[in-house]
Amino acid sequence: MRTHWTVAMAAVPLALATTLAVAQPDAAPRSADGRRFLAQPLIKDLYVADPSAHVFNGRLYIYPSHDVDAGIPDDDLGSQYAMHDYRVLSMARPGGPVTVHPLAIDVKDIPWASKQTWAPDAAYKNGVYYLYMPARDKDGVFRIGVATSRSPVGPFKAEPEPIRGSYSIDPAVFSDSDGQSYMYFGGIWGGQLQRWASGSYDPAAGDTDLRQDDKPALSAKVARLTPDMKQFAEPPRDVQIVDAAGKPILGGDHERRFFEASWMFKRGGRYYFTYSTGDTHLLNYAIGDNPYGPFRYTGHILSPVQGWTSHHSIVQFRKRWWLFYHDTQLSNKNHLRSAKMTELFFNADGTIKPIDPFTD
Ligand code: FUB
Repeated sequence: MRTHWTVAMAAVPLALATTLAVAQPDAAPRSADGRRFLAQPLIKDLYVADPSAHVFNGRLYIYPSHDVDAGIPDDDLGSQYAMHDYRVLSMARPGGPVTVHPLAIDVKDIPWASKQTWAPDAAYKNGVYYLYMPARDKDGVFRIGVATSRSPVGPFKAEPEPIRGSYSIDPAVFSDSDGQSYMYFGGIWGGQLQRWASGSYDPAAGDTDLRQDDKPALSAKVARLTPDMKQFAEPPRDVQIVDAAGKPILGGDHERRFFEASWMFKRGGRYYFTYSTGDTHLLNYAIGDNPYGPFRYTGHILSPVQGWTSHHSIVQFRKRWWLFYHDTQLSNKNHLRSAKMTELFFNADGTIKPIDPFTD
């Protein structure tokens, strides 16, 4: 059975770590088109999106984007997503109070970055927590940087330069059971992945018209990280998503091709690469037998939410699996999103039971 929670709205000084009360029965709010939401926002006093969840020391930490309203109209490049800082959420148990921690880092403290601190991720190794942050550099090119802290909630100190050879958006760092860590990343359209198709940055490569409908779709990238977790240990490789016959998914296959929002988890010895299809608003998964793939397209995880973007993470916590995602329930504006969580269930063969974010 799926359970839903809501967290009471509270006016709080955001400079302080704040534990927000309290699990309440769902009052069944409805979407703009009248459907009942499956789950309720984790918090209501900040807009947070792109939730990357991890369990550190038995507590659940969520590393989201912090959405703000900069008054920028929606466009296909995502200019309206004008975020400039990060804050971490945490909870001791699903459905329990959510703590909103103080400022983790602001773009002004990331020496190489200029704006648009988009979907982050985090990792832990040897007493250090790593926050991976995409942002536009001073030339407007998306890069990915890292910042470190001795605390999972920061404050984080940024490295002076972005990760060498990094580009585009949406880093997701996966640490395998052998101790190796890998970064998956990339996003097309506003995420600029198409501008790197030739191997170097080509601003003329277009923004949304990728001209690849009958060619293999542009791939997310994966690179093993150096032991200090701060650089790529190798040039990024393509994350190939193939169909049941082993053929690459084509660019014109908008319901299956990669768009953005990579995630990786391992279950039963198999590697699940999960991602968003962007303009068709699905979260999908593909399964491989090693961290590099290829990954066989397997199905949908989440049908479209309210709002243009769909982004997520999947984590095991206390033996149960959880999907973190976002929607625009509180604002009905694409750039002001709220993070949610719901339980994820698997079939006996390891396939995922797809989730509808609405109950009717
Ligand atoms: O939050 C900004 C961007 O929107 C993210 O990087 C994408 O994944 C999409 O959620």
